[in-house]
Amino acid sequence: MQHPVSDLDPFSKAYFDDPYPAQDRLREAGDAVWLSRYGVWATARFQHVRAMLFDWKTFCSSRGVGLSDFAKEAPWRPRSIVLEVDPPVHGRARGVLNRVLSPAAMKRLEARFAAAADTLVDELLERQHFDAIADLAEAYPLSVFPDALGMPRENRDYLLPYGNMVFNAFGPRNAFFDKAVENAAPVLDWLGKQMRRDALAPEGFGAEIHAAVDTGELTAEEAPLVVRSLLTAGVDTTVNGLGAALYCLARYPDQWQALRADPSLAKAAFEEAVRFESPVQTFFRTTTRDARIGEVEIQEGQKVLMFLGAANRDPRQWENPEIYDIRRKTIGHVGFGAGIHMCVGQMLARLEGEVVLAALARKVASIDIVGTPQRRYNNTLRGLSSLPVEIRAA
Ligand code: OVV
Repeated sequence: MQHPVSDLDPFSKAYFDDPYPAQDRLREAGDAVWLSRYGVWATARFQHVRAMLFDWKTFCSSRGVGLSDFAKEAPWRPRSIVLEVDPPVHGRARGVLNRVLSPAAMKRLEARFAAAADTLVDELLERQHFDAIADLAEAYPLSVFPDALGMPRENRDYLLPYGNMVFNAFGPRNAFFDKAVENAAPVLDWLGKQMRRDALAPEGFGAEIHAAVDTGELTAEEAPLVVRSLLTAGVDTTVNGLGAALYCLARYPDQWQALRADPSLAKAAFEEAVRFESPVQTFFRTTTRDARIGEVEIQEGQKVLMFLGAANRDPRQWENPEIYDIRRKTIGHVGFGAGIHMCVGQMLARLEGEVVLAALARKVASIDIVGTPQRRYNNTLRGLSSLPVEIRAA
């Protein structure tokens, strides 16, 4: 059987610096493409990425959602009992997280999260010049998420390095991974302690997860791992989502003006940034049986890379996908995944995004980029490490 082959390295600096031409080539090469460097399949088309996300029986998560196949290699850390499992195991931890992060739970956080966004934007207006990544995209989630979780004050600085490690580890053992795990020992030691019931405040997501032990939903061994999932997936993702939105609004002044004119578009502006930049760029699945992606036949036991970011810019699905348009209908984008593993924290991410963008829309007249944006290189996450800006009060 003939099938498309590519020697693209989608985990390289050159690719991260400008992924779009390569994504276009992959999409046009065929339904699925063999990535010869890694010996894996990949698809960059929306239709196929979406179908894979829904077909967990054929494209499983229990062999890992990174390059490493857990059937052949031991996971580098104890596996996540929500991300790296299939039904029926998946449903237990997922059910608990669904409740902890439910719309009702988000409603209870809303006023506090909005007030924190207002305060931070007021402080930044005093400064005028600041780094939109460190001082806003990172500072905001770090000011609200650990409190909502019930984490103690000390060592919150390890949250970002730990996330950076895990998201790099879904890719190959390249220089980005090596750098991220260089100083892993103290971070992993800290992590082990943060997951425990006695380390967490009596109220918050952490305590609510541990309370699921009392109801018999989770075992005492499982609860800390579910807390670990929030510690891992709850910060870097929202940081890069917020960073994406700020970078878009700073680059596209017409969209910024549209948001200012109608701050109720804040939620849509955030969502469109998630589609446009796709902070989580890729995840793998592994075939449990012989499968097809469009015309391409794939054997059992193969890794398949889903290009979520490329799917979110597939011209078969999106009109002018390369345009950031806050009035676009973004419904159906796969920036939060889809199907049974679809981001369980998506409503928390949206809440954070919405309140920050709404505060900016109400208080700020202009956002100007005043220095060279710096990219942060990560095998899974797309975003910047620095975005120097100047803002003026409305
Ligand atoms: C979605 C996601 C990313 C990274 C880690 C996890 C989940 C986890 O469950 O540990």
